[in-house]
Amino acid sequence: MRKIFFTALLLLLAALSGCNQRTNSYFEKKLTFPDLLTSDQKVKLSAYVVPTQSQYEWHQMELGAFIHFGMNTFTGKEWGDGTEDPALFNPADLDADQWASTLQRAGFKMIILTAKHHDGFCLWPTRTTSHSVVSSPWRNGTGDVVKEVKDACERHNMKFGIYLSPWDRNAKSYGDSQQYNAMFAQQLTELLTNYGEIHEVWFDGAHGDEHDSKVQKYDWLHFYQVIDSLQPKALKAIMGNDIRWVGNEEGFGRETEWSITPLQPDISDLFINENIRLGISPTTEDLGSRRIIEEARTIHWYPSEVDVSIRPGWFYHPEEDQQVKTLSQLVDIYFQSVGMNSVLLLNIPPDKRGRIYETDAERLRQFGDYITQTFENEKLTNANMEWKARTGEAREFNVIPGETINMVMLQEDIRKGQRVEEFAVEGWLNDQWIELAKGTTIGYKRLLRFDDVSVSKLRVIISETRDIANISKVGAYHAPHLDNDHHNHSSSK
Ligand code: FUL
Repeated sequence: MRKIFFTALLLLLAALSGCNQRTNSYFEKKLTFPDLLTSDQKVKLSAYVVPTQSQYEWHQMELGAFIHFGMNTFTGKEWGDGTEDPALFNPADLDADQWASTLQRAGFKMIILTAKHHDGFCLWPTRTTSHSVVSSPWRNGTGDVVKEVKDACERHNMKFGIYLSPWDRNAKSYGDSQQYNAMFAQQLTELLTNYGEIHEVWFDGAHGDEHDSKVQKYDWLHFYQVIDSLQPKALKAIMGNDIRWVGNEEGFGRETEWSITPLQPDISDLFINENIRLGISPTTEDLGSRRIIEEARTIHWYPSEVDVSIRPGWFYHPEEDQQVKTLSQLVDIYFQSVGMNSVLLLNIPPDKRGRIYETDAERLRQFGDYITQTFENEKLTNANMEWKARTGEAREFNVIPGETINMVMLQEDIRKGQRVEEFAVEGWLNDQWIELAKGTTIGYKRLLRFDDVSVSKLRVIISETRDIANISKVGAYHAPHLDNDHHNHSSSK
């Protein structure tokens, strides 16, 4: 009886939600609950919220690269103040193909370039300001970094995104809200019109109210409209409503990471007030538990992206050449991001020449080799399958005889929602089951490391799920040990 009621409710809601509806029973990206629902019904319905096609493709990408390059590369700063002389921008040997080939070989599927950082210097020949490459000596003022990087991405079969800082410390109109919003929309229009397909638009939330007296009220809805009309498949990140900031810049994912959450970016009074009512922000640990869903009015597919730099700063500084993250650190970051239901956006800042510095390039090569080597040898004999798991259900998998494992991979088919709330992985050793790992959420991908063990079988138990879980992958691997290897089995937060 309860089941019949639930199905009827699903169908009714699907019909009511109109454009959010993908099939008869899923809600694409957004679901607004009607008032009459019980807490349990809300939690169960949340299991039917699914990503858009673009969001789904973004999850599958797993690895994206951030490129911070611009005026700061030449002044040695992290935040320029906008008074920098364009004459300073003059990379002697800018080679976007070196960026793209280095990253592509290391497994990265996208590059997001800082087309404009907070100092306002534009890396493309914009018509909105003279504070751009046009006024620089680089390529005699005829250069266009955005175009060179986009073209290199095309040649290396990579996606391309732009970072466009809303905070602009050079623009005279900044603080005159209407005028600056028009300029910003124009900059967006240029970037989204002249360079072919743009896959992600990254709106930084940073603004230096404490440094600058100017107060600018951004017209986010208009910026969204510009993107939606010019590049409907482009994902809006951070201050955008397709991809969420994980909440730190150190490379830590959440132990419990729900892609379904009531959180929305603080772009309107409505969203700001709702976030306050629920007590949530991008840095909140719990963004999707039952308690949060029960209190929510609307929920969204709003997955997390982990942005972190390979160096201490976001921009290249020669004095940090000895502080490029070690392979072991990068691998930990990988397991804490990709392994925790997030996409990793690793920042690689090119140097003053306009090239990825040798140490960073070498580290990327090692990282790519490590990931390939780790995952090329599947240790289960029956790893690829479809498993519709109910709460409490378990399944066994055979390990190739004689193999040692120290990591498992679990995936849910998120096109049917994110559902698992608790699971455990056990190994058959000396005639008994021993626990190897356990966790809460799975989502698009969950990777769990543990000490080397030679078990003949694995058992995965789905201890709690919001509805029948669609497990699309259970895999086991051996991740090579690294010097100063410190296995971080749980979140380092
Ligand atoms: C922050 C900025 O202030 C940093 O400079 C950097 O761009 C980082 C990715 O976002 O908010």
